[in-house]
Amino acid sequence: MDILVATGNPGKVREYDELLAGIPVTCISPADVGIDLKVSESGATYHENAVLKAETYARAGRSHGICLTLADDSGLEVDALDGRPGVHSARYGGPGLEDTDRWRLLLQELEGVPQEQRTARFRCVIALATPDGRVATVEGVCKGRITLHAAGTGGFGYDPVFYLPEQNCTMAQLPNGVKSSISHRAHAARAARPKIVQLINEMRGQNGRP
Ligand code: ITT
Repeated sequence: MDILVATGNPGKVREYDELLAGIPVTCISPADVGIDLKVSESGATYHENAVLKAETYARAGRSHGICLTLADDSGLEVDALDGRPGVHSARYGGPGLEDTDRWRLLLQELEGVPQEQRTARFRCVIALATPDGRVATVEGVCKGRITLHAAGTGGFGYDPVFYLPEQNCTMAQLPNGVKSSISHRAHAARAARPKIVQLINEMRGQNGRP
């Protein structure tokens, strides 16, 4: 069964391809089926925004035969900034910025903050939605620290400035395949897997298939 990964971020689509391996779904992106949507993230929480994205794309996917849609809303919470940029991570610094501009701005804002006070976490909420209105959500967190300088070229977003003490490198320096076992999205996807299987089974049951 196809699962629509409802995002405009190609980095997320790549990650879900790996994260959902082994369950009977094929990840497709909105572009793969010709859906071109921009969902305004008007919610106050990751949960609200993830559900908003999943439900909007699930409705749009109905005419394309999509039975299951997954969206995530994620962000970076920096303790020295009282949890900012948090749910506003994608819009940190204002419109028109690239990922690089955003993490540069973050390093600037944290100038003078000593290492032990640069603790942070990535948080990811996944929402699953079906065209008939069923919704399920799960959450994952990954703890780390904001570096003094960027390092690494893997991943996307704030990965080059997110240091993982247990790995002794940034998220962008992890060897291939490691991010998909330890990241906030990996933890959320692990919790989402049984729910995806359950939704598939329910839909098969409704269609009279074993
Ligand atoms: P969609 O809403 O279309 O899915 P987006 O990139 O705008 O794409 P979010 O609204 O969830 O996604 O915003 C997440 C922000 O947090 C965005 O700036 C990302 O770069 C950053 N972020 C999320 N997950 C990340 C990860 O695994 N590594 C680095 N940065 C991440």
